[in-house]
Order: sequence, then structure tokens, then C-alpha cells
Amino acid sequence: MEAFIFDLDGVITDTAHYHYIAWKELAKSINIDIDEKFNESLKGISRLESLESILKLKGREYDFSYEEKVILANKKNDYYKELIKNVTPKDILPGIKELLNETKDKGIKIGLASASKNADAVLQNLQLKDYFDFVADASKCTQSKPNPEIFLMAIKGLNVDPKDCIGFEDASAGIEAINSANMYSVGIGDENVLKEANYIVKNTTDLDFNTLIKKYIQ
Ligand code: B16
Ligand code: MG
Repeated sequence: MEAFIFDLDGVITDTAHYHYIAWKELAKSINIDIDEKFNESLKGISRLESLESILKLKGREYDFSYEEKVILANKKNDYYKELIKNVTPKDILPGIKELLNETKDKGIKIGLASASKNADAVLQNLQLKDYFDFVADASKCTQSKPNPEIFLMAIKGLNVDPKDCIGFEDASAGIEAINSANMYSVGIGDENVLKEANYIVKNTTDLDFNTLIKKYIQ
């Protein structure tokens, strides 16, 4: 085993709620209402694609030029950046710190493959930055998950063989990306949603280092 590569939102911490508040505020400014159920469909999806999806709710996707959409997406990001100032180490999902410690102790590299351009700031606020040997830069990524690009960037940055890596995701598009990158995939969440994963756990508390290795070598 050479490396563990993690998604951020929904795996390391739950920033989905902050994304939701920020999108809700932005949507309200253009008279669209979104609910928490709809927010589920935005998980793992890039900023501009999320905006498209919100506009499509009301058939408004052709009402705005590309430049106007960029302005709206930036506005959402300004709200979001304000909200993530509240993120502290208390927001690390249960079991993650233990897993990161054990992974480091065993000399396994740790990487991040998040679609979020704010990933670095979130890791800083969680005080987890030092655990990561490589953080893939979402701003240099041209293809969203389920395309494997962001995971392939992490694999390259860590200088490892994908077959010797485990990828962790909470979104089905992310599991698809891990599988396409030829890594072993671990899904965290609903088994009906994450059915393509090689191994699925309900919660981050179920991520036990020895079990993960056992499952991987089976
Ligand atoms: P940003 P992940 C994803 O993070 C979020 O799940 C998704 O809701 C968000 O739109 C996306 O990052 C882009 O984030 O606007 O901060 O660049 O799950 O890939 O860690
Ligand atoms: Mg995620």
C-alpha cells in the first residue's frame, strides 16, 4: 500500500452545509429557492456546474451570459469563504484524525483530491494541512468528477502507482472517478448510492485501518 487519497467535503469534514447556506443565499438573490434535498445533488459537483443545476431548476440557464454566471458563482464563493472562517478542528468528522495518524505511522502517503478550490483554506482551518503529502489543485483541473483527473493529479503528485492506492469518497461521481483511475475505492455513506465502490462503510467512524488493508488485499 503506497497511498490513501481523500475527498474533502463529506469525508474529512462536512462543509456541504456551508455550501448549502451560500447557494441558498445566492439563489434567493435571483428569486430561486433551493432546499436541502436538492443540495444533495450538488455534492462533489464544481462551482459553475452547481450554478447551472440551480438555474435549470427554473429553466433559467439561458437567462444569463457566461460572464454573468461567473459573477454569480463568485458571489456564492464570497459567502462561502465568509462561512468557512467558522471551521475549526472540531469539525473534523469522527474517526478521521485516528485514521490519518495510523496511516502516517505506517509510512503510507496521504493525498487530497477535492473538487473545491477552497480545499487548502479548509485544511488549514481544520489544522490538518501537515498530514497531507500532496493536495491536488482543483483550479488546475479541467474535468469534474466522475472524470478521474483530480485523482490522477494526486497520484502523480504523490508519485505512486494507482493500483497501490485507496481512494475515499462520499459521492457516487467520486467513486466512479476513483474506479476510472484504477484505484481501490472506499465509499462512505448510503450503499444504494455508492454501489460501485469496492468497499462501503456507513460513517467515517467505521473506517478502521486494519479492516481497510484486509479488504484491499482480499
Ligand atoms: P468550491 P469535494 C466539492 O468538494 C463540494 O462537494 C461541492 O459541493 C462544491 O461545489 C465543490 O467542491 C467545489 O467547491 O466552490 O469551494 O470550489 O466533495 O470534492 O471535496
Ligand atoms: Mg465529497
